[in-house]
Amino acid sequence: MSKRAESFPLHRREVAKTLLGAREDLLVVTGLGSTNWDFTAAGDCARIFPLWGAMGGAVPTGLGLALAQPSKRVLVATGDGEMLMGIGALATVAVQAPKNLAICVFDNERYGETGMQTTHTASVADLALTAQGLGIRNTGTITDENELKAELDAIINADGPVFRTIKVRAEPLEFVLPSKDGVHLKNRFRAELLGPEAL
Ligand SMILES: Cc1ncc(C[n+]2csc(CCOP(=O)(O)OP(=O)(O)O)c2C)c(N)n1
Ligand SMILES: [Mg+2]
Repeated sequence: MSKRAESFPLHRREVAKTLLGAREDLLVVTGLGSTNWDFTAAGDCARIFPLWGAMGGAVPTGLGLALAQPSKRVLVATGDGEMLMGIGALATVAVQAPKNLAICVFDNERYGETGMQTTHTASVADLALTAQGLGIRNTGTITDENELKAELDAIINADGPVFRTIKVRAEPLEFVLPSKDGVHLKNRFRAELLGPEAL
């Protein structure tokens, strides 16, 4: 098993805090697994929509949101395993080309939630190159704090679609779970976005 991800310098919880704090009107869709826990730990709030399942569904959900709400900035933050499962959605993102959408893959080269089995990014698969090949022009890979600082503005402000792989340390962390009540999560997100009269 490739061990290099165990010494990647970026800690995912810190990255989530940086992204969530970078723009107070940012809408965030998080993929099942660790990105849910990371953003909940960074600040459980109504502008985060955590997916509890639907592996492969984070990008399609974020794409729909971005297309429906073109004046809002949308960030999809998901895992490498989740992204690999729904990889074809990136071609649809490229075709639809919403200017307000950014996708960050927290790539720990592991299926973290299910026991840290290595994903294909631990060997040969490169998600940023794949996104580029599927037609997303603004792509790249972030591996340390300086690169994250340099790329932050692109992630939260640049014309999208923007895609970044963020190499994060493969580390076991305590679970910080969002509510498991899907109706509550949907309603709080809708109320935040559309006002209480939308419920
Ligand atoms: C269709 C489907 N297959 C498998 C699973 C089990 N599963 C849940 S989370 C997960 C791993 C997610 O890995 P990744 O997206 O890389 O997240 P992280 O490493 O950040 O936890 C898997 C395999 C599932 N929920 N749905
Ligand atoms: Mg992973």
